[in-house]
Parts: sequence; structure tokens; C-alpha cells
Amino acid sequence: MFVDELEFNVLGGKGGDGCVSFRREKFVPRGGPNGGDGGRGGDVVLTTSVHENTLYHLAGRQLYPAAKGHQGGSADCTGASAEHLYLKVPVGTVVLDAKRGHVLKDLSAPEESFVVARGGAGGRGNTRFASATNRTPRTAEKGQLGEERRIRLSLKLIADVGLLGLPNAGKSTLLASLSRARPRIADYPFTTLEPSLGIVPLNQDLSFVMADIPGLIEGAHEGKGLGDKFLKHIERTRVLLHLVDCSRESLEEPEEAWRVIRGEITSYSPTLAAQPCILVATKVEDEVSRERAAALAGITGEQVWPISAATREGLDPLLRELGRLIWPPRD
Ligand SMILES: Nc1nc2c(ncn2[C@@H]2O[C@H](COP(=O)(O)OP(=O)(O)OP(=O)(O)O)[C@@H](O)[C@H]2O)c(=O)[nH]1
Ligand SMILES: [Mg+2]
Repeated sequence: MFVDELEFNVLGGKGGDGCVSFRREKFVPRGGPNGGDGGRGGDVVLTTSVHENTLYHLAGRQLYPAAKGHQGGSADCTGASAEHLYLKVPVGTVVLDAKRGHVLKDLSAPEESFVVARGGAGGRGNTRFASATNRTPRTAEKGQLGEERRIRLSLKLIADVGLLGLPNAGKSTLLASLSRARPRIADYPFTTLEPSLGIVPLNQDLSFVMADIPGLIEGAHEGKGLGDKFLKHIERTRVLLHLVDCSRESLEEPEEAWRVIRGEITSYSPTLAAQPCILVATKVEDEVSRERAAALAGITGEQVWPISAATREGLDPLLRELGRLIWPPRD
């Protein structure tokens, strides 16, 4: 299951208590204090892992507590510090304070760590309280409580290329024909309900990640259809591919389809709307579709890349263009 939003509490471990203890040795009637300090409580740490793609493995629990520090012992033994609790999250996880809503950390690199709740310090043992006037202190400190907070995790998949288009435009089919991803494909709208990623090999050395998201419809930014909540997954891509069905069976006129999607992404975010975007005419296999693709270019004033995932026509030039945009040639 695809889980991309999650809220729970994190609690740093309590520090171990300091110890009250006195030396008891034969023939030493009044030994001094020898109670050791408590150990530190464990931290709760988020670490990014490239092996996680969703937050599903963390769902279903309200609290993630780290372990407590051990108590100090006699003979000046410091208690052991507790182990930290490491929670793995996918690269692209944004950590927010659930109560106030501000971003605590944006975990966008592999193997990145962030302490969300610190463990408490251990309490000092009675040895530390000995002084010239008080040689037999009977006080020791309690370990400090660990930090507690409620956090929200929000996952933004990190892809190089994002697919955009109305339902049924051919997004999943394109991803399936370029990668080994196997999204569900069917000839009815709203086939794709959750985002998915595929790795598209460009040549022996280079590959990029392509994200397929559910189709958008007019009013998506007001919550129509599946809404625009999946757009965040393609917000950070380098290039967008805007797919427009140009076949004679298309549900909308190509220019209308183009206008709707441009309108929705502009309403969603001007940053997304300003991203490099390649306009792709899909299902171009006959004279009618070729004409519609050419008309779309005329009306929009943009270069249109005609493709057919079925015959694979146009895929290679499109891939080359994507490669050029993702890795611009150095001069
Ligand atoms: N003839 C032809 N049909 C295609 C081509 N690409 C996709 N289709 C068909 O178009 C229909 C929709 O394709 P999908 O890939 O599921 O479309 P989508 O954009 O992912 O749709 P949603 O997930 O609903 O947003 C399917 O029946 C595909 O087989 C193509 O290049 N040629
Ligand atoms: Mg789809």
C-alpha cells in the first residue's frame, strides 16, 4: 500500500537515574560516596534509506519511544547509555511539527539522519555532590525526561521526470514501455490511483526516474476527481512530460486537454507551472492523430513530440530530448 502522509509521536528515552551509594570496605568505617551517574536516554532518529519507497512500514503506531538510559551503579559505575531508535524513511520525506505545521527537516539525500526527539541526560550520582562540608551526600539526580513531540511525515517522491495529463492520456502506458515498472493500464479514466515510479535506462551509463501520477481533471485544484494531492510528487522533477491524447477516440479535443492541465498546474503552483515541460502527443498512429498533433503545435505555439507507445514510434527522439534536458551538454 502507498502511504505518503503519516503522523505519530516520538519520545526520546529518559535518562538513567543517578545512584546513591557509599563505599563499604572492611576496616574502612565511613567510606565516601560512590554512586555513579545515569546513562543517557536514546534519541529517536530518522534516517533515509533508498530501500524504502513509502511510509507504510511505520503506519499503525501512535508512539515511537526510544529506550531509557540505565541507572548509575555503585563503585562509580556510570549507567550505560541507551541505543538510539532509528526509523527508516524514504528519501524525499519532509518532517513537520504536527502541532504547529512548520517544517523541521527536509530529508532529500540518501543516508541522511535527523534527530526528532533527544533522549534525556542521565542524572548525576551522589559522588558528584560530595564537598568539604558534605562528605556523605545522600542526594542523586533523577534522569531527565526525553523530548516528546508529534511529527508529521510527508513523502515527496523524487523523480527526474514527471508525467502529467488527463485520465486516459497514456501516462502509465508510456512508463510501462520505457521502464520495467508495471502500472495498471486500462481504457477507462482513473485507472491509476497511486503514484508509481520507474527507472528508465537511457544508455549503458545513464538512467533516470520517471513518476506516473493519477490523471488530473478540470477543477482538480478544488478537489475534483482525485484532486491535485499527487502533484507534490512531481514538484521536484527536472522535467515534466505533458501528455495529450491525439487519437480519434480521445475523450477531449487535444487543445482543450492541454488547456485544462496547464490551468490546473498554474492554480496548484506557479513554480510547477514554470518548470521545463515537454508537450507530447500520444497515440499518434494514423493520419488523423498526426493532424491533431500538428494542430496542437499550431495552437499552443509549442514544439509537440508525437509518440505511440504501441508502435514505439517517437520514443527514441523523446528519450534523447529528455536526456539533453536532464544532463545538459557541457561546453
Ligand atoms: N493505440 C494506443 N493506445 C494507447 C497508447 N498508449 C496508451 N493507450 C491506451 O490508452 C488507454 C489508457 O492508457 P493509460 O496508460 O492507462 O492512461 P493513463 O494516462 O495512465 O490513465 P489514468 O491512469 O487513468 O490517468 C489504455 O487502453 C491504453 O492501452 C498508444 O500509444 N496507442
Ligand atoms: Mg495511469
